[in-house]
Amino acid sequence: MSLKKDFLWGGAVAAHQLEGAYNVAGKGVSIMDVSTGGTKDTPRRITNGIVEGEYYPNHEAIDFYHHYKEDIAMFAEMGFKCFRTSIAWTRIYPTGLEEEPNEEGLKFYDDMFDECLKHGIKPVITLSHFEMPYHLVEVYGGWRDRKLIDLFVKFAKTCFERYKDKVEYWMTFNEINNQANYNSEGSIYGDSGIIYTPEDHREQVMYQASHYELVASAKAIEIGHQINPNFKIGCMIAMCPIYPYSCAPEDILMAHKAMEKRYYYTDVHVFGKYPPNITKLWERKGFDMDVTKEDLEVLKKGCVDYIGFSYYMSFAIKQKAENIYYDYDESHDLVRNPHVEASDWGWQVDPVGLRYALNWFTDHYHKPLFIVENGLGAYDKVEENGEIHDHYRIDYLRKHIEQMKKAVDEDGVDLMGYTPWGCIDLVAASTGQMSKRYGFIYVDKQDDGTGSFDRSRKDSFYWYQKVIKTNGEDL
Ligand code: P53
Repeated sequence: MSLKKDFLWGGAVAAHQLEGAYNVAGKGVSIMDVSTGGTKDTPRRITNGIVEGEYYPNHEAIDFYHHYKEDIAMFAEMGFKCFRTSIAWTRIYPTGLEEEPNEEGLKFYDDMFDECLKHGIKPVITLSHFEMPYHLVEVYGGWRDRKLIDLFVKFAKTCFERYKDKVEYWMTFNEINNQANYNSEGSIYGDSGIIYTPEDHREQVMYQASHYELVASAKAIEIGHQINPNFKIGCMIAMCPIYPYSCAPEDILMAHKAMEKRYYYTDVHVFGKYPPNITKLWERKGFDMDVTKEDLEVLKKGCVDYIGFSYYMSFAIKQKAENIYYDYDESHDLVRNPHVEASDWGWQVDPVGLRYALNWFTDHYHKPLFIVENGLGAYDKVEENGEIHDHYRIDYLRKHIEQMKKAVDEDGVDLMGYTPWGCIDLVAASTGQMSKRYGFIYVDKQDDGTGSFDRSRKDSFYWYQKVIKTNGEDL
């Protein structure tokens, strides 16, 4: 038996990708409520407020808001020990600026968490998962503004106080390091609610917003630990290990420097301070950063209890001769890895990379780890009799769980749990599609918004049930 007896098997989702009910019970407009549908090749667009005639897939999503009892019962049937979701900031503070929280919003999560607990499922909660009040984008430009720190901390405190007896496991910002890809408009919008202007120096804007978020995270963690010393509060990092394309020393160093820039967030979360490679980079580039002495004190006091991370794919990189400082620009520098295959969306499938990631985090940080997302987005086919034979998904998950077990068994990694992404089909974050499916549970909802919302069990549902039952022994 390699995994702990109380290993947290479960599944993961995020509020905006499944709840729907976007304007129900006092909820405000969130940044994802103004994001249109896209495809693999056509990016989602951010509209100026909600525009009539546009299609916004998150408005209804899979209507978990009205189906959660049925859905949680199915999670329980699979044997989930935990369920990772997020709290929509806009249900609690519709514009972000209210002094008092919206009671109806708080009540929804009370009821939903009670439903989980009734089935012996522990909620694992992300406070900010690609979501914030759209109003804060309009008035402050999102996390460009230091004011966001206090607004977020107010929201976090409200949640910690209200759910202190129902939720033990928390995370502050989902995939806070996605925006390390500072040239991607989608990444900074999801992480920070920032819409770039032509005048922006994108890299500097990104480091500044990230700094405010890291300070907000640390403040929230300090307050959370005061509210309930038993809370386990983690960070959430999108882990795509960056491999050197070859054993040329320049490629090795390039991969190393790229890893520093993509993962310095973890250093700040775990050690409470910036690594010198980042402060040197700011200096060299002449970034005039708003980082105060008080901020640096705050960072020290709000370190994480564990590292939550997502793992879908690995990257590979080559050094280019003209890049003399080994600066990392994710939008230009990555190359295809010939040793691994890719999903229909071009995500490189690499199970061994998960073991590498677990080892990398352990060697750097010596903290408990929690795999809070992993999975394969794929097209599913519903057979005439209604069955869905998703052997490709089972194959992906099985290979990743095998590597995860080796990391525990052979490498001694301290692993808390595993929550595959999109345990029930939901709206894809990058493309807004329903057809990029991750679930064990199929939802009859299509890219054009049609569908009955009926739920059904895929083959992977029964397979995962067996995996949990045997604590990962029978794969
Ligand atoms: P979708 C990029 C790279 C790795 C993970 O993604 C990412 C992203 C941004 O899309 O996001 C996480 O739905 C994220 C989830 C998201 C999931 O991966 O684009 O935390 O919200 O749904 C899968 O296929």
